[in-house]
Order: sequence, then structure tokens, then C-alpha cells
Amino acid sequence: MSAPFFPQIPTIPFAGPDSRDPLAFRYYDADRMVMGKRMADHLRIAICYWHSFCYGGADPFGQQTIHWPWMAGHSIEMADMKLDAAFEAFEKLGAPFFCFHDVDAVPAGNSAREFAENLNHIAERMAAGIERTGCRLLWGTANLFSHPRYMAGAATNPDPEVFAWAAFQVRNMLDVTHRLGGENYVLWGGREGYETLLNTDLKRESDQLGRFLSLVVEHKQKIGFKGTLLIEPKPCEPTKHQYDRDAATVHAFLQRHGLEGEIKLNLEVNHATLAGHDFEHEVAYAIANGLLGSFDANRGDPRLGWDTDQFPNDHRDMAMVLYRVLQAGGLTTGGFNFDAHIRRQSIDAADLFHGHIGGMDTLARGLLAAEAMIADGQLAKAVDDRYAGWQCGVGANVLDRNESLESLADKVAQGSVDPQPRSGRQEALENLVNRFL
Ligand code: XLS
Ligand code: NI
Ligand code: NI
Repeated sequence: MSAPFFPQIPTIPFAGPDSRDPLAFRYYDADRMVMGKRMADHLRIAICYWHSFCYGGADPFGQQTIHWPWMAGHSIEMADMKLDAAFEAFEKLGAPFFCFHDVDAVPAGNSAREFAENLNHIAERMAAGIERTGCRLLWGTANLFSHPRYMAGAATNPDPEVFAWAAFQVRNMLDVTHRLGGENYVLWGGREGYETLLNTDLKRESDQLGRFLSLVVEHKQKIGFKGTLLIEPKPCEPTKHQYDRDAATVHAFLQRHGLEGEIKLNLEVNHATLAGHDFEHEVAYAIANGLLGSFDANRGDPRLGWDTDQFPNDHRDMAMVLYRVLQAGGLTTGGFNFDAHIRRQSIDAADLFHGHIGGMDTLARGLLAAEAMIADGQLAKAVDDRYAGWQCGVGANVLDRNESLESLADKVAQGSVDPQPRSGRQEALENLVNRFL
């Protein structure tokens, strides 16, 4: 380990809601028991390597503003320095997990061989970091979108040689993720979409993507990786249209290609917003269809229509999501990754820590609100009551397949069925939820 990179930052303590210390947690209390489980084990928070240690503040209009010492070049020495800094931050924040792409951690070098060697080198050092700090790998992923070879897609590229390159990167990263004891492997198809339909064969590209994912599933089985494969839906950006648009679209895709049961979802708050959904909708859809995997907790800005990747900072945005997760029995291999970066003007090392402290506190506070809602039970009861009719009589008969269209029509014609309007009670339920926020 080299000298500390963040000497002015202490190990962040839990100091309670009344604390005024900006370098302390007010709600995130790792060992606090919530419904019989440690808070840390519910949330399974992960720090992301790319935004926290590779982002230099550049945007489409301006250059780098944040200059970490490891950004001075693209050598393997710089990669080592970045790794040491990352593990120092993981430890100081007490984060149980981290996530990374292949190219976040190492330079791609001048050949495929060099790329693979660099990755193996860093994986060894990562294994040592994991061993030393106890901060484990939530998920690994391959970057199949930055390099110019992927400009027309990775698996959906018109050129099969690009497909092969994507296979090379995913094979290596899946192996590394497995070696490091990663809990999931994520596939985000940033370039798997189109800019114009004029040059695009939709059916062909969908079949290519289906084939690619089947190869990933086969390789996972071959190496005995026990983690979960996850697709991260996003509707657009960088492409005009991305094939993994939202949870429901990915669901249909998995069914069409016989991949249901093999792949689950990594849902990102900001991507849900871009797709025109509430994040809660995406989470509810995933839970209802057995697709709940993991989360990227970064939010957008309501005034900006792109993926601004901001740390969550309002527990009310997370409380209902966590309520649903708790109701569904909690996360298994998944967690909450901060796919978030600090702002372009946040050029001090402390800013990186403030972002994470705020995000962790937001999730913790949302979890406590969710716990209180579950303990109260009124919201769940209101929903159960609303569907009570399906427990007996005609409702139960329909579900038990004891009614036909004809038998139901006869009942209505005989006047033995008489629907009574009932309030949906939206305002009352909104007020009820507000009591916990
Ligand atoms: C981009 C995505 C990306 C994935 C990992 O919008 O969120 O960061 O999480 O490739
Ligand atoms: Ni994103
Ligand atoms: Ni993401």
C-alpha cells in the first residue's frame, strides 16, 4: 500500500441524526438490526470504480476539471495507484462492495494479449485488496461501448468480428469476476441499439444479441460461476434507441430468446426516469415477474433529460422502493451500486466522500422508513383488502379455472352479479405514507 491518497479524510463514523459533522453518517449504521438483519446486509452498498476514480469532470462541452494523481498517464503503474486509492476510499467509507468495468481498472494496451495480461495483473492486486479490507465485488462488467470498434454496437454490430471482440472482453471479465468471488455479472448494452432505422435490420440485431447472451449463459455454467447475470435496461443514450429499453422490454426479450430464469435485472434510477417511468414502477415490475436483481442508485436531475448520474439525496425517493424490496423478502445477490459521480465543480477530495456519505445516509433513511411502513402494516392491508373479492366466490372460481366466459355471462344475465363502486383511497394512502417519511 502506498501513502494515503486521502490523508485529510478519517474513517467515516456513524454519529447519529443529530450530528453536525459533515464527515460522519447520520443514518447509515452498518450493524443496526432492521427486521432481523444488519442494515449493511439489507443495502449491500457498492462504490463504483468508474465514476469515483476515473471520472475527470469532462462533459460534452468542456475538458477535465478533476485531476487525481493516477490520471497522469495510462500505464499499469497508474492503474496500481488508482487501485490503492480506491481501496483506501472503500475502507474509509466502510463500503461492503465495489463494482468495476475491465477498462476502468486497467489500460487496454496495444493488443488483446496485453489487455488480458493487464486485467490478470490487476485482478491479483484486487484479490489482495478484497482479502485485506473485506470490501467485496458486487459485480464486474466489460465496457463494450467506449472503444471506437463498438461504434455500431457490440453483439448487435453488423460486423461479426466485433461480436468476437465483445466475446473476448466478456469472457475475460466473467472469468475475473468469478475468480474474485463477484456476486453478479452485469451486461449494459450502451451501443446495442440504433441511430437510424435506415441502416438497421432490427430482427437480425435482436437475434445476434440473443445469441450473445446465450453464449454468456453457457460460459457462466462452464466455469461454475454461481453469481447472477444481470441486464441493465436503459432506453437511449448513447444510442437514439437502446434495445434493453426498460424492465418489461428486457423481460419480453428474455422470453423470446429462451433466457428467462437465466438473467435478471440491474435497475438504475436514472434510466427509469429516461424511460418515462418512476423507478418504483421498474422495481415493482421486476418483483412481480421474478426479475429482481440489483440496483444502480444514481438519480437524474428533473430539469435535465440525460443520465446525470447524481448521488441519491432524498430518502423519500428510495423509501417506497425499499418497502417493496423488504416486502419481497430482500435482496439476494444484488445490492445498491452508486453509479454516480460528483459534479464537475466538485474538485476537492472531500467532495467524493460527501457524495458517498449522503448517498449511504439516504439509502439508510429510506430503509428505516420502509421498515416502519412494514411494521405498521396498514398500506399492505389496504392493498389486500382491495383485492379481497378474489379470495372467494366468483373471483376464486375464476382463478381456480372453474368459470368460463359463458358461465360468467350467465351469472351477469341472471342478475346474480352486481359490482359495487369502491374508493381507491389514493389521498388517504398518500397521507399514510407521508407519516413515515
Ligand atoms: C450507463 C450505465 C453504466 C452501467 C455499467 O448509463 O449506467 O454505467 O451501469 O456499464
Ligand atoms: Ni446510467
Ligand atoms: Ni448503471
